[in-house]
Amino acid sequence: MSRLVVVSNRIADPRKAAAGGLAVALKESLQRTGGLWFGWSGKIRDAPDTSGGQSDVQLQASGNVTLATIDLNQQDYDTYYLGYANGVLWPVFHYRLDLANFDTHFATAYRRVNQLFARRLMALLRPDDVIWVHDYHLIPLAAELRAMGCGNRIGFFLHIPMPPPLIMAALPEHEWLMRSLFAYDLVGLQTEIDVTHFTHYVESEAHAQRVGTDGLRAFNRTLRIGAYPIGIDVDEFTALANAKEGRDMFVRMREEYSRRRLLLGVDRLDYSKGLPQRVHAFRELLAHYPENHNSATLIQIASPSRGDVGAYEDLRRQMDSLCGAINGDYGELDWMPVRYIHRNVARRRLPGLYRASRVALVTPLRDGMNLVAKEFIAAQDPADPGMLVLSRFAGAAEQLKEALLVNPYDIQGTAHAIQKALTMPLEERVRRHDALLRRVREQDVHWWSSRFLDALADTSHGAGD
Ligand code: GDG
Repeated sequence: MSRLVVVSNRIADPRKAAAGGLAVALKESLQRTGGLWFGWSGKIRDAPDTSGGQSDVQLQASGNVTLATIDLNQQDYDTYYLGYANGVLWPVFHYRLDLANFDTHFATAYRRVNQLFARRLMALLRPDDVIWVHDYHLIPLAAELRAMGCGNRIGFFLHIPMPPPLIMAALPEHEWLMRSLFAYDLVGLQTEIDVTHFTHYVESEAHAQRVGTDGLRAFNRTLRIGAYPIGIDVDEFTALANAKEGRDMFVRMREEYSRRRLLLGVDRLDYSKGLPQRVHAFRELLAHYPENHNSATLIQIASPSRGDVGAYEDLRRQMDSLCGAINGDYGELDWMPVRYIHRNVARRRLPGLYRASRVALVTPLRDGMNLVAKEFIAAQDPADPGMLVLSRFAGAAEQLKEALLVNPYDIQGTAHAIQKALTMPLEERVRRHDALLRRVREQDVHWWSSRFLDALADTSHGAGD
């Protein structure tokens, strides 16, 4: 059986509890065959690399899995990571051309770091390894590996959305980037809409031909493409909910807010998550449905993220001011409408918080999938579940149709949906939750990884050359 090699910008030590569902799922796949997980260590080191080889790769064993990491220097961090990955690809793929900084130095650095990854990884590869590359930081990795003679089976999964062709075409390097995806044998996207966007792009820009049900031929190569919606590890999450800290958190929140109805948002502080629009919608709820005064309380956790990118600092200021204004205008001595927490909350405390909430607000302007939506469903009491208000622009909306779907740009419409969620009869909540939980369970993270790896094993490898 082939060894699995996972490559991602950052790696998570699967032994650590805080690692989360993705690390747990990948660990399981990696352990099945023994494996290697390769990525950036998260450290910045400016000492010149004089080894010329792979002595700057740090290897660490975790059972039959090897964790292999490299450090980045400050310039690479600034230009590859902050510059191109998070200052160009992230905004463009989330349809935010206005926030992209198309500096050509960033694209050059992006390519250079992908070449560095490829060189270091190449030295660790065995001929029959199956390689699974993750996310937008590493789109050209397979092309770089191929250029070095790598003939292994290589799959790619994009965690963020694939934008429509004309948005993609605004990216100065779009042709090179999309061509380099054809060095993979299988490309997995989150949703059917993403697959449609990719297919339309390569048909219109590269005259791609469809091959069979899921093949596309262009640039003299054939790849397979499909929607592989990522799920969560429901059992791991339920275990967290039932562990002591999970239960304590639930009891504490229920006591603290016994007279209130809790609404909850849990997001990285990111402009794709629609946080200002959500606060506006909550304000609209208070303005239009005064019965919520002294009662509805929004807890918004916004964990700090990418503070080194300018757009994130602007968002932080905007959120501080919107939350302050709502509390100033509507708050009472014994009621704060919004509790805004700009800090990371320990993962083991999240399930209790989800379970104590009557409504979850998952209202991104654009999101690849959104795992918070699925975690919220998994954490509910099936006999008295909370209700999910979900943006139709989250990838999760394709699977979670029984949630209350909203357009987050429509502030009044969202406020109305929140009110509907707050007042929904028990019977309807149970019925909707039942269907949602069944799907979150069936299509969990193990389903996702085995579907992808089975499809990758099934590709007629090499036929595209
Ligand atoms: C990308 C794509 C796609 C959040 N705040 C805290 C915290 N979290 C955890 C959540 C959840 C995870 O982080 C966030 O996952 P999302 O899926 O919501 O969003 P991204 O981080 O943007 O992830 C996304 C995902 O990749 C997977 O493919 O779904 O579309 O953008 O697990 O619980 N965890 C802790 N403290 C916090 O304050 N511990």
